[in-house]
Amino acid sequence: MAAERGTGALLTVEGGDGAGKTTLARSLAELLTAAGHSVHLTFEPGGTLLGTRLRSLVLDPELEMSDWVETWLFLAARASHVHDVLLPALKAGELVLSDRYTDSTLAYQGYGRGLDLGRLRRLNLEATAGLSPDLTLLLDISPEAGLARTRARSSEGDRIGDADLAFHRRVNAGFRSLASEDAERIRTVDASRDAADVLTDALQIVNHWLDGRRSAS
Ligand code: T5A
Repeated sequence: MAAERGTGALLTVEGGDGAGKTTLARSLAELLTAAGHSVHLTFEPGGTLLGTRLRSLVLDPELEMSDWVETWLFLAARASHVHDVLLPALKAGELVLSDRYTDSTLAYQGYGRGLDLGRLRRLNLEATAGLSPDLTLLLDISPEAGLARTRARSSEGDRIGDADLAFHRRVNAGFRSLASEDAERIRTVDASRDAADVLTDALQIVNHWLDGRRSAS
């Protein structure tokens, strides 16, 4: 069921709440663009009008929903993102940088909520038409430090960020477990450091990966 992905590449940035994904993805996109790459920066849940609407529903602290309904909302946003944004950009040969993607569902809904990982993997495959990331940067930070950053930025909560610390610890352990299972694709970066140091490491990983891709083609 592999999607027709064209000549582009899909890079994803993952990690717990407040790990610094958005900060890193923006800086990386700027530097890679300056280096001559055609970069498409996007995010989940969101990236399309439908995705943005679904995002506000799934994160709304006033709404109650089951863990599977939460999952279906993330998957619906992903399916729209893949079809309307990721595949067209990849077919156009762009370097697509997505702030969150399939690993977030495994970490949050699988490890965090306790839903069946096998089923989540199958649903991810369906929602993405088999489009998997070429490279993933996992920003690793303790949940306490990540949540302190998001709470310092804003007192407004959301359904998932407001979950208890035990949930965020399971998510963090889940991301680490995914990285150890797929060390070739998922590269871990210590995100507890200054944003500049995180960027330096991430850029080195991406450049090394791009060099390998060029020499293989
Ligand atoms: N979710 C998502 C699921 O449960 N399942 C899914 O399938 C998907 C796709 C998304 C929520 O949905 C969940 C995960 C999330 O809980 P969101 O608003 O996108 O909601 O949440 P986050 O992705 O966690 O976004 P945040 O903005 O909260 O965190 P980021 O992007 O990791 O962090 P960032 O860059 O915005 O930085 C946060 C703060 O820290 C500072 C920044 O300036 C900012 O103030 N900062 C640093 N400070 C010190 N040192 C650094 N290195 C720093 N980097 C950033």
